[in-house]
Amino acid sequence: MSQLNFHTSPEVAEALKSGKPIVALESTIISHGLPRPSNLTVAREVEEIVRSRGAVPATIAILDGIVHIGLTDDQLVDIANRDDIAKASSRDLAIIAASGKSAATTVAATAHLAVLAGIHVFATGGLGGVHRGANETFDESADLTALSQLDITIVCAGVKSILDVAATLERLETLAIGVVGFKTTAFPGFYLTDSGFTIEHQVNSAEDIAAVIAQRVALKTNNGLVVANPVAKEMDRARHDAILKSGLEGAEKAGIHGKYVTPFLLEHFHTASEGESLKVNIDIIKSNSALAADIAVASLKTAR
Ligand code: PSU
Ligand code: MN
Repeated sequence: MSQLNFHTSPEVAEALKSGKPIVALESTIISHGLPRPSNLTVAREVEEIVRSRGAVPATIAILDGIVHIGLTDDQLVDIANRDDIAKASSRDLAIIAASGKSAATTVAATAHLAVLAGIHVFATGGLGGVHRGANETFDESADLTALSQLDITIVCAGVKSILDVAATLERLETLAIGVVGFKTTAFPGFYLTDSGFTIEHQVNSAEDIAAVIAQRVALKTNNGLVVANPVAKEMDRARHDAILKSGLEGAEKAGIHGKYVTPFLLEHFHTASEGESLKVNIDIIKSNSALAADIAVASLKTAR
């Protein structure tokens, strides 16, 4: 990219040039999804997991007005620890860039920038979706509309249980976003391995997913593909349900709306579960990053 405000790290630029497998990683998880100091540890570990499986990590963020595809360790530290990091969805990117500010990118914004850079595999924790009560608030994550327009495969642990899962699955269908379950047809609910909703298609290996990606490209149905990868060990269900209830009530009481809802509820979970949800959240991100790396590697072997 020649624009002054778009910077690709040397590692990612080299990988793009020589056709190596690359995995995009979002930064909102680091700045707004995980508490300090584990956010920085996880951001570093996730990059190492991707490298250890033969792919190149590209963590994406905007720092001081510059879009970065791939961060240095100092920049990871900034994203994890600076207090002036906003949460940017796709619509915010140009505004943040023009004003010289800094922001972590959500799934929607990260996916947009990844595709712009030429990266088509992405790992996150949980996808945004339709919030409970959306029939009145209209609160539906821009993650969904972004994925309906972008050629990207995203590995996630389903959608957060804080959302309306049934409505989210309906919207995924309407928006023609593909959904496959990794070794399951039970749609995962982020902290829980099974949200209670069944999906139609199961895949059992990274090679299976690479084959689906190749067909999507051939058939020109290659907008977003969601790979739903359940966490190995879920949260205690009774505890999960109780914390979810108190979190939703707390958000209502505190008048939390819009983009602040997700960070508020995640923080509530981590505090109220005394770290249990944090541990599960970290497991989710690590396992999704490993699978995304395997998909990126397998995809290179399958003609696109
Ligand atoms: N998954 C996580 N932690 C997070 C998020 C997802 O494990 O913090 C973030 C992602 O960046 C996602 C965003 O895009 O939450 C959704 O926010 P909203 O509901 O405001 O669209
Ligand atoms: Mn929202």
